[in-house]
Amino acid sequence: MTGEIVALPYERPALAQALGADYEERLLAAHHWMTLARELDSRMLGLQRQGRIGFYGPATGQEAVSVAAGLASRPEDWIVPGLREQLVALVRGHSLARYVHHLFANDRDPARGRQMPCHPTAREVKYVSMSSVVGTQITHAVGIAYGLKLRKDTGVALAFFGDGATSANDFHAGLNFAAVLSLPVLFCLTNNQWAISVPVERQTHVKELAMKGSAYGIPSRRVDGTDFVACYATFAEGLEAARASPGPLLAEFLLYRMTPHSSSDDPSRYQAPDWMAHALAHDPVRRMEELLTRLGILSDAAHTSVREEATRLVKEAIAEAESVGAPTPESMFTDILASGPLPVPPRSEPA
Ligand SMILES: Cc1ncc(C[n+]2csc(CCOP(=O)(O)OP(=O)(O)O)c2C)c(N)n1
Ligand SMILES: [Mg+2]
Repeated sequence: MTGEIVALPYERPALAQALGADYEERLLAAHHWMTLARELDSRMLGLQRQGRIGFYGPATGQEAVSVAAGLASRPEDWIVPGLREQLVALVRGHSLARYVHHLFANDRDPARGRQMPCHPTAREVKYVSMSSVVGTQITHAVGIAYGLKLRKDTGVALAFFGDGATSANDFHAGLNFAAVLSLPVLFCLTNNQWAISVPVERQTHVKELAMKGSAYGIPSRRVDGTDFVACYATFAEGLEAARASPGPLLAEFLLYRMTPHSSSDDPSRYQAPDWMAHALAHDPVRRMEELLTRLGILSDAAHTSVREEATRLVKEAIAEAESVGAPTPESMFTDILASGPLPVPPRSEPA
Protein backbone atom coordinates (compact mmCIF):
# COMPACT_ATOMS: atom_id res chain seq x y z
CA MET A 1 0.00 0.00 0.00
CA THR A 2 1.38 3.40 -0.90
CA GLY A 3 -0.03 6.80 -0.08
CA GLU A 4 1.13 10.09 1.27
CA ILE A 5 0.54 11.40 4.78
CA VAL A 6 -0.29 15.08 4.51
CA ALA A 7 -1.33 16.23 7.93
CA LEU A 8 -0.16 19.80 8.63
CA PRO A 9 -1.39 22.07 10.14
CA TYR A 10 -1.76 19.95 13.26
CA GLU A 11 -4.11 20.75 16.08
CA ARG A 12 -3.49 19.61 19.63
CA PRO A 13 -5.71 16.48 19.64
CA ALA A 14 -3.97 15.19 16.49
CA LEU A 15 -0.57 15.84 18.06
CA ALA A 16 -1.54 14.00 21.25
CA GLN A 17 -2.65 11.06 19.15
CA ALA A 18 0.51 10.95 17.03
CA LEU A 19 3.08 11.76 19.73
CA GLY A 20 1.43 10.83 23.04
CA ALA A 21 0.12 12.94 25.93
CA ASP A 22 3.57 14.50 26.48
CA TYR A 23 3.65 15.83 22.91
CA GLU A 24 4.84 19.31 23.90
CA GLU A 25 7.94 17.89 25.55
CA ARG A 26 8.59 15.61 22.56
CA LEU A 27 8.24 18.46 20.06
CA LEU A 28 10.61 20.65 22.06
CA ALA A 29 13.15 17.83 22.32
CA ALA A 30 12.89 17.28 18.56
CA HIS A 31 13.37 20.98 17.91
CA HIS A 32 16.49 21.03 20.12
CA TRP A 33 18.03 18.13 18.14
CA MET A 34 17.11 19.60 14.77
CA THR A 35 18.66 22.93 15.71
CA LEU A 36 21.81 21.20 16.94
CA ALA A 37 22.06 19.23 13.70
CA ARG A 38 21.77 22.36 11.59
CA GLU A 39 24.53 24.00 13.61
CA LEU A 40 26.74 20.91 13.28
CA ASP A 41 26.33 20.86 9.49
CA SER A 42 27.14 24.51 9.09
CA ARG A 43 30.22 24.40 11.36
CA MET A 44 31.55 21.12 9.99
CA LEU A 45 31.28 22.12 6.32
CA GLY A 46 33.16 25.29 7.29
CA LEU A 47 35.85 23.34 9.18
CA GLN A 48 36.32 21.03 6.22
CA ARG A 49 36.91 24.04 3.95
CA GLN A 50 39.50 25.31 6.44
CA GLY A 51 41.29 21.94 6.35
CA ARG A 52 40.51 21.17 10.00
CA ILE A 53 38.48 18.01 9.29
CA GLY A 54 38.82 15.72 6.28
CA PHE A 55 35.35 14.99 5.00
CA TYR A 56 31.74 15.70 5.92
CA GLY A 57 28.31 14.50 4.74
CA PRO A 58 25.62 17.02 5.73
CA ALA A 59 22.07 16.06 6.68
CA THR A 60 20.43 19.46 6.20
CA GLY A 61 16.85 18.85 5.05
CA GLN A 62 16.75 15.31 6.51
CA GLU A 63 16.69 16.12 10.23
CA ALA A 64 13.01 15.28 10.86
CA VAL A 65 13.52 11.64 9.82
CA SER A 66 16.62 11.08 11.98
CA VAL A 67 15.21 12.78 15.08
CA ALA A 68 11.96 10.85 14.77
CA ALA A 69 13.86 7.55 14.42
CA GLY A 70 16.02 8.38 17.43
CA LEU A 71 13.05 9.29 19.62
CA ALA A 72 10.70 6.49 18.53
CA SER A 73 13.18 3.59 18.58
CA ARG A 74 13.93 1.47 21.64
CA PRO A 75 17.36 0.68 23.12
CA GLU A 76 17.20 -2.89 21.75
CA ASP A 77 16.77 -1.67 18.14
CA TRP A 78 19.76 -1.56 15.76
CA ILE A 79 20.59 1.39 13.53
CA VAL A 80 22.29 0.59 10.23
CA PRO A 81 22.80 4.04 8.71
CA GLY A 82 23.63 5.69 5.41
CA LEU A 83 25.73 8.86 5.21
CA ARG A 84 23.25 11.23 6.88
CA GLU A 85 21.91 9.54 10.02
CA GLN A 86 24.50 10.49 12.67
CA LEU A 87 21.77 12.40 14.45
CA VAL A 88 20.00 9.10 15.22
CA ALA A 89 23.05 8.05 17.26
CA LEU A 90 23.10 11.37 19.14
CA VAL A 91 19.39 11.28 19.94
CA ARG A 92 19.78 7.69 21.20
CA GLY A 93 22.48 8.83 23.63
CA HIS A 94 25.85 8.85 21.86
CA SER A 95 27.73 11.88 23.18
CA LEU A 96 28.27 14.88 20.94
CA ALA A 97 31.88 15.06 22.18
CA ARG A 98 32.64 11.51 21.00
CA TYR A 99 31.04 12.17 17.63
CA VAL A 100 33.13 15.31 17.15
CA HIS A 101 36.28 13.44 18.26
CA HIS A 102 35.46 11.04 15.46
CA LEU A 103 35.11 13.85 12.91
CA PHE A 104 38.60 15.03 13.90
CA ALA A 105 39.91 11.41 13.81
CA ASN A 106 41.77 12.08 17.04
CA ASP A 107 42.90 9.76 19.84
CA ARG A 108 39.44 9.81 21.45
CA ASP A 109 37.64 8.92 18.24
CA PRO A 110 36.06 5.50 19.00
CA ALA A 111 37.53 4.32 15.67
CA ARG A 112 40.91 6.07 16.36
CA GLY A 113 41.05 7.53 12.88
CA ARG A 114 40.78 4.16 11.19
CA GLN A 115 37.40 4.78 9.59
CA MET A 116 36.48 7.46 7.07
CA PRO A 117 35.37 10.68 8.82
CA CYS A 118 31.61 11.12 9.22
CA HIS A 119 31.22 7.33 9.51
CA PRO A 120 30.90 7.14 13.31
CA THR A 121 30.45 4.00 15.31
CA ALA A 122 28.41 4.14 18.51
CA ARG A 123 28.33 0.68 19.98
CA GLU A 124 26.56 1.71 23.19
CA VAL A 125 23.47 2.79 21.21
CA LYS A 126 23.63 -0.06 18.65
CA TYR A 127 24.61 2.31 15.84
CA VAL A 128 26.69 0.45 13.28
CA SER A 129 29.46 2.29 11.44
CA MET A 130 28.29 3.13 7.93
CA SER A 131 29.33 1.00 5.01
CA SER A 132 30.38 3.40 2.23
CA VAL A 133 29.48 0.94 -0.51
CA VAL A 134 26.02 2.13 -1.50
CA GLY A 135 23.26 -0.37 -0.66
CA THR A 136 25.34 -2.83 1.34
CA GLN A 137 23.93 -1.52 4.62
CA ILE A 138 20.59 -2.97 3.51
CA THR A 139 21.84 -6.56 3.51
CA HIS A 140 23.78 -5.91 6.73
CA ALA A 141 20.56 -4.80 8.43
CA VAL A 142 18.71 -7.83 7.10
CA GLY A 143 21.44 -10.08 8.53
CA ILE A 144 21.12 -8.36 11.90
CA ALA A 145 17.34 -8.78 11.76
CA TYR A 146 17.78 -12.49 10.99
CA GLY A 147 20.00 -12.80 14.04
CA LEU A 148 17.44 -10.96 16.18
CA LYS A 149 14.70 -13.30 15.04
CA LEU A 150 16.76 -16.45 15.66
CA ARG A 151 17.59 -15.23 19.16
CA LYS A 152 13.96 -14.25 19.83
CA ASP A 153 15.24 -10.75 20.60
CA THR A 154 12.60 -7.98 20.56
CA GLY A 155 14.87 -5.58 18.64
CA VAL A 156 14.15 -4.30 15.13
CA ALA A 157 16.85 -3.38 12.59
CA LEU A 158 16.43 0.03 10.96
CA ALA A 159 18.13 0.18 7.55
CA PHE A 160 18.67 3.72 6.21
CA PHE A 161 19.48 4.25 2.54
CA GLY A 162 18.84 6.73 -0.23
CA ASP A 163 16.96 6.79 -3.51
CA GLY A 164 20.17 5.86 -5.37
CA ALA A 165 20.57 2.72 -3.26
CA THR A 166 17.26 1.35 -4.59
CA SER A 167 19.11 0.58 -7.86
CA ALA A 168 21.79 -1.46 -6.08
CA ASN A 169 21.75 -5.27 -6.06
CA ASP A 170 21.76 -5.36 -2.26
CA PHE A 171 18.43 -3.52 -2.14
CA HIS A 172 16.72 -6.31 -4.09
CA ALA A 173 18.50 -9.17 -2.32
CA GLY A 174 17.86 -7.58 1.08
CA LEU A 175 14.17 -6.89 0.58
CA ASN A 176 13.50 -10.31 -0.87
CA PHE A 177 15.32 -12.10 1.94
CA ALA A 178 13.60 -10.02 4.63
CA ALA A 179 10.14 -10.64 3.14
CA VAL A 180 10.57 -14.38 2.59
CA LEU A 181 11.94 -14.92 6.10
CA SER A 182 9.58 -12.39 7.81
CA LEU A 183 12.41 -10.51 9.47
CA PRO A 184 11.97 -7.57 11.87
CA VAL A 185 13.43 -4.80 9.74
CA LEU A 186 12.22 -1.32 8.92
CA PHE A 187 13.55 -0.13 5.55
CA CYS A 188 13.93 3.65 5.81
CA LEU A 189 14.28 5.03 2.31
CA THR A 190 15.36 8.68 2.43
CA ASN A 191 14.41 9.93 -1.02
CA ASN A 192 16.24 13.27 -1.18
CA GLN A 193 15.81 13.20 -4.98
CA TRP A 194 19.54 13.01 -5.78
CA ALA A 195 22.25 10.37 -5.86
CA ILE A 196 25.16 12.82 -6.02
CA SER A 197 24.47 14.30 -9.51
CA VAL A 198 21.83 11.78 -10.69
CA PRO A 199 18.26 13.03 -10.18
CA VAL A 200 15.68 10.50 -9.03
CA GLU A 201 13.82 10.54 -12.36
CA ARG A 202 16.95 9.17 -14.04
CA GLN A 203 17.39 6.59 -11.28
CA THR A 204 14.15 4.70 -11.81
CA HIS A 205 11.17 4.32 -14.10
CA VAL A 206 8.66 3.71 -11.27
CA LYS A 207 6.49 6.62 -10.16
CA GLU A 208 7.04 6.06 -6.46
CA LEU A 209 10.05 4.28 -4.99
CA ALA A 210 7.80 2.75 -2.31
CA MET A 211 6.32 0.57 -5.06
CA LYS A 212 9.58 -1.36 -5.07
CA GLY A 213 8.84 -2.48 -1.51
CA SER A 214 5.30 -3.51 -2.47
CA ALA A 215 6.79 -5.56 -5.33
CA TYR A 216 8.49 -7.76 -2.73
CA GLY A 217 5.29 -8.16 -0.71
CA ILE A 218 6.45 -5.68 1.94
CA PRO A 219 3.87 -3.20 3.33
CA SER A 220 5.22 0.11 2.05
CA ARG A 221 4.18 3.74 2.37
CA ARG A 222 5.27 7.22 1.36
CA VAL A 223 5.76 9.78 4.07
CA ASP A 224 6.43 13.51 4.03
CA GLY A 225 9.98 13.35 5.41
CA THR A 226 10.05 17.07 6.17
CA ASP A 227 7.18 16.72 8.64
CA PHE A 228 8.49 15.57 12.02
CA VAL A 229 5.07 14.49 13.28
CA ALA A 230 4.39 12.28 10.26
CA CYS A 231 7.89 10.80 10.56
CA TYR A 232 7.48 10.08 14.27
CA ALA A 233 4.08 8.42 13.75
CA THR A 234 5.58 6.29 10.97
CA PHE A 235 8.49 5.09 13.12
CA ALA A 236 6.35 4.50 16.22
CA GLU A 237 3.76 2.52 14.28
CA GLY A 238 6.24 0.79 11.94
CA LEU A 239 8.60 -0.34 14.68
CA GLU A 240 5.80 -1.81 16.75
CA ALA A 241 4.36 -3.62 13.73
CA ALA A 242 7.78 -5.03 12.73
CA ARG A 243 8.33 -6.13 16.34
CA ALA A 244 4.92 -7.71 16.86
CA SER A 245 4.55 -9.76 13.65
CA PRO A 246 7.64 -9.89 13.13
CA GLY A 247 8.16 -8.82 9.54
CA PRO A 248 9.59 -6.10 7.30
CA LEU A 249 8.08 -2.73 6.40
CA LEU A 250 9.28 0.03 4.11
CA ALA A 251 8.80 3.78 4.47
CA GLU A 252 9.82 6.14 1.69
CA PHE A 253 10.53 9.55 3.20
CA LEU A 254 10.16 12.33 0.64
CA LEU A 255 12.86 14.94 1.17
CA TYR A 256 14.89 17.70 -0.44
CA ARG A 257 18.69 17.63 -0.29
CA MET A 258 19.48 21.16 0.84
CA THR A 259 23.28 21.00 0.58
CA PRO A 260 25.97 19.50 -1.65
CA HIS A 261 26.08 15.68 -1.54
CA SER A 262 29.18 15.97 0.66
CA SER A 263 32.11 18.29 1.25
CA SER A 264 33.63 16.82 -1.95
CA ASP A 265 30.75 17.90 -4.22
CA ASP A 266 29.84 20.99 -6.27
CA PRO A 267 26.13 20.86 -7.17
CA SER A 268 26.32 24.07 -9.21
CA ARG A 269 27.71 21.82 -11.97
CA TYR A 270 24.50 19.79 -12.26
CA GLN A 271 21.56 21.29 -10.33
CA ALA A 272 19.15 23.82 -11.85
CA PRO A 273 19.67 27.25 -10.28
CA ASP A 274 16.17 27.21 -8.74
CA TRP A 275 16.58 23.83 -6.98
CA MET A 276 17.68 25.36 -3.69
CA ALA A 277 14.76 27.81 -3.55
CA HIS A 278 12.46 24.86 -4.18
CA ALA A 279 14.16 22.82 -1.43
CA LEU A 280 14.07 25.70 1.05
CA ALA A 281 10.28 25.80 0.77
CA HIS A 282 10.29 22.34 2.38
CA ASP A 283 12.75 23.03 5.19
CA PRO A 284 11.84 20.65 8.07
CA VAL A 285 13.37 22.88 10.75
CA ARG A 286 11.39 25.90 9.62
CA ARG A 287 8.21 23.78 9.49
CA MET A 288 8.84 22.61 13.04
CA GLU A 289 9.41 26.18 14.21
CA GLU A 290 6.20 27.36 12.55
CA LEU A 291 4.26 24.59 14.27
CA LEU A 292 5.73 25.36 17.71
CA THR A 293 5.17 29.09 17.30
CA ARG A 294 1.58 28.64 16.12
CA LEU A 295 0.81 26.43 19.13
CA GLY A 296 2.48 28.91 21.48
CA ILE A 297 4.96 26.27 22.69
CA LEU A 298 8.09 28.18 21.62
CA SER A 299 8.46 31.87 22.43
CA ASP A 300 10.95 34.08 20.56
CA ALA A 301 13.15 34.17 23.66
CA ALA A 302 13.09 30.37 24.04
CA HIS A 303 13.88 29.99 20.34
CA THR A 304 16.92 32.26 20.69
CA SER A 305 18.14 30.31 23.68
CA VAL A 306 17.77 26.95 21.84
CA ARG A 307 19.93 28.36 19.04
CA GLU A 308 22.50 29.81 21.44
CA GLU A 309 22.69 26.52 23.31
CA ALA A 310 23.30 24.62 20.04
CA THR A 311 26.06 27.06 19.07
CA ARG A 312 27.70 26.69 22.49
CA LEU A 313 27.51 22.88 22.54
CA VAL A 314 29.06 22.52 19.08
CA LYS A 315 31.74 25.14 19.81
CA GLU A 316 32.73 23.39 23.05
CA ALA A 317 32.87 19.98 21.36
CA ILE A 318 35.12 21.38 18.59
CA ALA A 319 37.46 23.05 21.11
CA GLU A 320 37.71 19.82 23.09
CA ALA A 321 38.36 17.72 19.97
CA GLU A 322 41.07 20.09 18.75
CA SER A 323 42.84 19.84 22.11
CA VAL A 324 43.27 16.06 21.70
CA GLY A 325 46.20 14.75 19.67
CA ALA A 326 46.24 12.19 16.88
CA PRO A 327 46.24 8.46 17.71
CA THR A 328 49.77 7.17 18.31
CA PRO A 329 51.30 4.91 15.63
CA GLU A 330 51.60 2.18 18.33
CA SER A 331 47.80 2.15 18.70
CA MET A 332 47.70 0.38 15.33
CA PHE A 333 49.04 -2.66 17.21
CA THR A 334 47.81 -2.16 20.76
CA ASP A 335 44.19 -1.78 19.59
CA ILE A 336 44.37 -5.06 17.74
CA LEU A 337 46.94 -7.43 19.27
CA ALA A 338 46.89 -8.64 22.89
CA SER A 339 50.66 -8.44 23.32
CA GLY A 340 51.89 -5.90 20.77
CA PRO A 341 53.69 -6.58 17.50
CA LEU A 342 55.88 -9.66 17.23
CA PRO A 343 59.56 -8.83 17.76
CA VAL A 344 61.47 -8.44 14.53
CA PRO A 345 64.31 -11.02 14.43
CA PRO A 346 67.78 -9.47 14.11
CA ARG A 347 68.91 -9.39 10.53
CA SER A 348 71.85 -11.70 9.90
CA GLU A 349 74.62 -10.15 7.86
CA PRO A 350 75.74 -12.14 4.82
CA ALA A 351 78.99 -14.00 5.49
C1 LIG B 1 28.55 0.76 -4.94
C2 LIG B 1 28.85 2.22 -4.94
N1 LIG B 1 28.73 2.93 -6.09
C3 LIG B 1 29.00 4.28 -6.08
C4 LIG B 1 29.39 4.90 -4.94
C5 LIG B 1 29.65 6.41 -4.94
N2 LIG B 1 28.52 7.06 -4.25
C6 LIG B 1 28.61 7.44 -2.95
S1 LIG B 1 27.18 8.09 -2.39
C7 LIG B 1 26.44 7.88 -3.89
C8 LIG B 1 25.01 8.32 -4.10
C9 LIG B 1 24.08 7.75 -3.10
O1 LIG B 1 22.80 8.30 -3.34
P1 LIG B 1 21.59 7.91 -2.45
O2 LIG B 1 21.53 6.43 -2.28
O3 LIG B 1 20.39 8.56 -3.02
O4 LIG B 1 21.95 8.53 -1.02
P2 LIG B 1 22.18 10.06 -0.64
O5 LIG B 1 23.67 10.30 -0.74
O6 LIG B 1 21.42 10.91 -1.57
O7 LIG B 1 21.74 10.19 0.76
C10 LIG B 1 27.29 7.30 -4.81
C11 LIG B 1 26.94 7.01 -6.22
C12 LIG B 1 29.53 4.12 -3.76
N3 LIG B 1 29.89 4.67 -2.60
N4 LIG B 1 29.25 2.80 -3.78
MG1 LIG C 1 19.61 10.45 -2.54
